[in-house]
Amino acid sequence: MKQIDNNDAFLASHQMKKLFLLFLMLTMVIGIGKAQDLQLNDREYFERQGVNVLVFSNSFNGGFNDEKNSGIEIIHHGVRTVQGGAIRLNNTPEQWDLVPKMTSRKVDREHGSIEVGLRYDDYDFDSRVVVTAKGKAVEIAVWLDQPVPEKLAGEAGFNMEFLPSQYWLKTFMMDGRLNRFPRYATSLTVTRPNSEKPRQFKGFKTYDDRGTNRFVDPLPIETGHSIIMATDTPERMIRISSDDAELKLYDGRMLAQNGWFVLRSVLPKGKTGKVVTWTVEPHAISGWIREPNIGFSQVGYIPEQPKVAVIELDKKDKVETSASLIRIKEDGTTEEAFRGNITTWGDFFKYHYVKFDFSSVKQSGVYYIQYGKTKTNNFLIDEHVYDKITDATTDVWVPIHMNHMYVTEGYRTWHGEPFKEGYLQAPPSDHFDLHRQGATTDTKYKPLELIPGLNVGGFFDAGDFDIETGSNINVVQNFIRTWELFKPQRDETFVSQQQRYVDLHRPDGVPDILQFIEHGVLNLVAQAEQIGHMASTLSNSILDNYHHLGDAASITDGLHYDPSLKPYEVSADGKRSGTPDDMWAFTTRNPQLDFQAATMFAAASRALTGYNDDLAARALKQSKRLMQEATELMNQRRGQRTDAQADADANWLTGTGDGNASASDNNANRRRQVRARNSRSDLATNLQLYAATREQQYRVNFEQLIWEALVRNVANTMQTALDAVPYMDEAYKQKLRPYVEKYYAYVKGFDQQNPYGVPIGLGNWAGVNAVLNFGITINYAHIYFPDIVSKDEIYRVSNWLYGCHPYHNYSFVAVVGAARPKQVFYGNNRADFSFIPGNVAPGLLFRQPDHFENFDDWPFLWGQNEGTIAGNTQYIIFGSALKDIVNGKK
Ligand SMILES: [Ca+2]
Ligand SMILES: [Ca+2]
Ligand SMILES: [Ca+2]
Repeated sequence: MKQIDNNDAFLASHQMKKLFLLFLMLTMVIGIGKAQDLQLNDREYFERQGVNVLVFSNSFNGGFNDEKNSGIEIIHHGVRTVQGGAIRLNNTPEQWDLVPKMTSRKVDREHGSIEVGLRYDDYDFDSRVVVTAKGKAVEIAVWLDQPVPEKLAGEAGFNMEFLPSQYWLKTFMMDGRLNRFPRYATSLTVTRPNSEKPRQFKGFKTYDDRGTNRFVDPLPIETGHSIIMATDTPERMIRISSDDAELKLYDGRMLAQNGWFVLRSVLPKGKTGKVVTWTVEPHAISGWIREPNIGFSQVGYIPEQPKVAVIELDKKDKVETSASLIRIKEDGTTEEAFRGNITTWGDFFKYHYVKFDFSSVKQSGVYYIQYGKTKTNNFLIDEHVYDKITDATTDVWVPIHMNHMYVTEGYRTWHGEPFKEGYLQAPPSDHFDLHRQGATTDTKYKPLELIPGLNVGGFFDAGDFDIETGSNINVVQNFIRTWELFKPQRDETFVSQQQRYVDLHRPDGVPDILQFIEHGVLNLVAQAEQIGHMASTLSNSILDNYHHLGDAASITDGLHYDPSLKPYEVSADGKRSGTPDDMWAFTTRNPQLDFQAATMFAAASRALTGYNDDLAARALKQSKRLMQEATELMNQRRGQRTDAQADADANWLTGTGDGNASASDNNANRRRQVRARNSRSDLATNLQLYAATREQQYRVNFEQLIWEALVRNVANTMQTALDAVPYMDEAYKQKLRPYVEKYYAYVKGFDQQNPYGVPIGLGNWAGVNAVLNFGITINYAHIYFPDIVSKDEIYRVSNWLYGCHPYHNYSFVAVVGAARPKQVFYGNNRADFSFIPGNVAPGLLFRQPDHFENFDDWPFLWGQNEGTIAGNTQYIIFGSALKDIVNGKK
């Protein structure tokens, strides 16, 4: 070393090298610094590894108002923890508070900013929000060209909302003061005169003010200019500061259990220009790579079925060359049962997908998958894994959703007898759950007159408690189909219509499915008899009891509404009250709905004969009458159909749940859907009528329609075509064969479209219904054409449902999926962060432009977590068919 030190020439060159290295390192550091900054990417959001800031990639659509899915959003280390960034008119906005309309969205690549124009039509109030990348942070600036309107001064502000389940129990610091996000809402409130409250959706009120004429307004938990949230949790840490505005932190759960933590700055009065500026810096963990999501069937696998795990990877993650299947032996020790290569599927939206095929493992046992450092929970390979997949749905979920009954299970009462006071004729009105009562009632009843006899039978719609007639017709049809295809004798439910009492897990000698058919028909036949045609819905009349969470029997007071009494006053005989809480029947006549009911009644009459002959006869009588009247009405209307009528039809067709994909569609789209569904329903109706009556005219009609429909859309028509097979001859089946081949090519096409091989919906209500339809169709295509659709194909949908899907690998069916079903659902017990066993979640909700999500710690987003009565009974058909195929009965 000494020798070298004395060599001046060498020293000089050495110094040069050192300088050069230093220069290289500096440029690298700057380069890394740049790479770590938020960049506006080609999908039009700000991105750095671990942080995505979306600016109105998803805008408020107005369908269900504030769906907690819109505005400025942050996806923080893979989880969408922040949303609702927008100008809002409330401290803690609820679902039915007004949302702004996005009037423009400009992406400025040169300056790295996105600007949106926001407008409240009700107040003629416009604003602009400009989000600009500034290093690791974004600056959010609110611009006004006109001052805040007088009526909104002090009410309009810039809000951002933070997901409670990801922030509660975490620390935060406001202007240096330490605090912790509360697990449960217990902060302070004040009341203010109703006149000061900004208008709610369509003028409805979310609250019952008990005659005080005042609304509740939460007070802030903390106020200051600089907040650091989740200092104890790097994945969630975020810094927000503002020099020109005060930041106020609120707990939205004070007003509504689905509220979020809200950070807010009120817009100043009388000012224009740049009025509020926030700097928002979500922390990014250096070198963060999202944990692999190993998708597999939590229910397990039967030995001979294909077994392929789909592994979802961060695009920056290194792909392993192999994975292992580990067997847990009877003594609790483990051994490697199989080691296999990882194969690449490719990119799908924001992640990279690879597969691990362990089909060759056929030994019955308990296993888990090990991929790199990630290991899954255990699952079974066994002949019997599918045996119980429908039991929770039939034994628990369905009976709990029986309306007008007292429902009990062991020590627990699920609900008392709801709506004892019955249903009133709806006056002409708009509604909050996508219904409308037209200008006339189309009945003999006056507005608000009691329609007798409707408080019997029927099923709660979903997470809400209304009877959607279209859905209930589907439900009865699904039960009839289940009964006729599978004849399930299962009897685990006691049902007494006379006592209006249901007891779970108590056999009563009658197959439950027959009792469910009876229960659905009792309400629908009462509608036909009492109203003269079908109601579009039996639903809440006031918004403040629509969002009810608790015992269904306490939604209304059980007393007849008497407008001559004061609100909250009860008559001397204790039978009437002045509280306008009674449910309404929406009765605008829709002959398409009547026609659908008529075909269902014909099938129900067949199913109920020999069990409840009286009800079977009533159903048949209504079927014939409605069929004739609906046909005449439709003939009258045909050719003179207006778009308005098509929209009216669209209203009932959209009806499942209290959130629905169709809600956001524009009317033209909805009309197209209605037309397509009408043509399918004509086909299905003719088939059902032929099955019921064997009259040749229906068969002729069906055969006239089916081939053309198959040519037009083989995917949508195949199920009806397959349903016909048992009623038609061999020639029909032969003629159908090439279409089944075409359908099979369509099914195979999904393997190229996405790594999971099922149709993945991108709507505002996740696509479980489409996936279940797909599953039922494949099952029957296999049953009737096993040489075209092999048995291996039937597991696509079960794999998806039970855990092989993006985001996480939990089963979408409550309690089904031996080791890891989802834990929270949007059922009527959602406020308890719970589930009703057997519920099927809509599943993977797509958020523009590239994010799939299904929260399992936050039940309140209906588009991903709400099960519907129609969907869950569809699942019973799917599961029953799957079990029969697996067990060799079909
Ligand atoms: Ca029973
Ligand atoms: Ca009442
Ligand atoms: Ca509903």
